[in-house]
This record gives sequence, structure tokens and C-alpha cells, in this order.
Amino acid sequence: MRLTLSAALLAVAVDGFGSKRLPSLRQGVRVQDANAVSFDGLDGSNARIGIIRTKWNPKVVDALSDGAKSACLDVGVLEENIFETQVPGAWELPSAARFLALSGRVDAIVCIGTLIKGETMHFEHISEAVASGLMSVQLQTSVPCTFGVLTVLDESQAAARSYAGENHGVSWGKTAVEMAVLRAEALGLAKKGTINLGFSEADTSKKLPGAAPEKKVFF
Ligand code: RBF
Repeated sequence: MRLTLSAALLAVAVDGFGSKRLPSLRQGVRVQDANAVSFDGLDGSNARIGIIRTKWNPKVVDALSDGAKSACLDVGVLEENIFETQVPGAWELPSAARFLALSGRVDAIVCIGTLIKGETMHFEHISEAVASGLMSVQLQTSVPCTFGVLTVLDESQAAARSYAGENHGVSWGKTAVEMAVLRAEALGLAKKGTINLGFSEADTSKKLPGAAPEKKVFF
């Protein structure tokens, strides 16, 4: 009896846990098929998006951040509501994301970088730390941070996901906008103007009446 049950369970497992009854799982989005995720109907016209990119691997990162920016524009984000800055490497992304989130200037941040595995353990340390760092920042600040860091084994994998193939920056940009909209709705900010904590001279976003005068710190 026990043997029959085990055999039945094994058969189900081999069959993909009844995948015939779950076609959507079998036909779902492939891991590398990032731009197959649907963002239909996304309206970013009230969203303020930060894009932070690394200086490392500029050819790949340029393509990714260009993809993210044009995706934001495509879904209606105003050019003046896209804030761009850069950091030295991926390791620095969580700190910069936290500074930007705390500045109050953006509703979501796309954090873009590329880590290419080398001969030492840096790849494992940095990728793990950046992933958990960005998760901490978004949970602590309530500003969503898109994980836009390619963690690849070689340059050709990075190329295939940026300048020479399906540009993952596009879906990261739209993901940030979707999260910005979700955040605004969740926090009841959707109908208000932009909250600005006065960190920047060059802030061109909308302001609440009576907002404090701005002074430039970093962002
Ligand atoms: N930063 C990246 O964004 N991508 C990389 O592929 C990358 N590789 C690195 C390899 C080594 C051995 C080291 C020490 C750093 C690397 N960095 C890379 C830089 C890192 O993210 C950070 O900027 C520096 O470690 C300074 O904090």
C-alpha cells in the first residue's frame, strides 16, 4: 500500500505536479524572458522615478539604463520626473538608493548594475550583499527599489540581456513605475502633489503648497 502511494506520488512529481491541469505554469514567463511580463494599461504620468546606475561595465549598464528610461517615458512618466545618478559599483547601489529614497524625491528607484563572475569570490559577496541591501532599503524606506543588477558568468551573457539582445532594463523601468503607482495608492498619495524634503536645488517636480525652500545636499 505504502509502495503504491509512493509510486503514485513519484508519477505526479515526474509529470510536473499535474502540469497538464496547470498550463499557465508550464507556459509561463521564462526566467530570461523579462520583457514578456505584461504592463498593459500602466500610467506613469504621476510617477517620479529614480535611476541609479554603476560606472562598472558601462557598455552593458548604458544600454540597461537607456532601456529603463525609455520604458518609463513610454508609460507616461514625465522626463522632468526621472532622476538619474550614478555610483562607482554595484556595492554602492544600496547606500545611494537609501539616500535617494530618504530625499523624498522619487516614488520608486531602478538600481542598475552588472556583476560579472571573475576568478575570486567578489561576485558571490557583492551580489548577495546588493540583493539583500536593496531589499532592506525598499522595506525600510517604503520606496520600492527594482533589482536591476545582472549577475552573469561572462560578458556574452550580459550582452544578450542588454545591448545585443532583450534589454532587461525595459522591464525594470516598467516594474519601477508599476510599484510607484502601487505605492502612491497604498500610501494614499495618489491625488496629492509631490512631497519634497528640500534636498535639492534642481528639483523640477511638483511641490505641495507651502513646501520648504530647497537647499542642495547631494541629490
Ligand atoms: N562592481 C560592479 O558593479 N561590477 C563588477 O563586476 C565588479 N567587479 C568587482 C571585482 C572586484 C574584484 C572588486 C574588488 C570590485 C568589483 N566591483 C564591481 C566594484 C564594487 O561594486 C565596489 O564598487 C568596490 O568594491 C568599492 O566598494
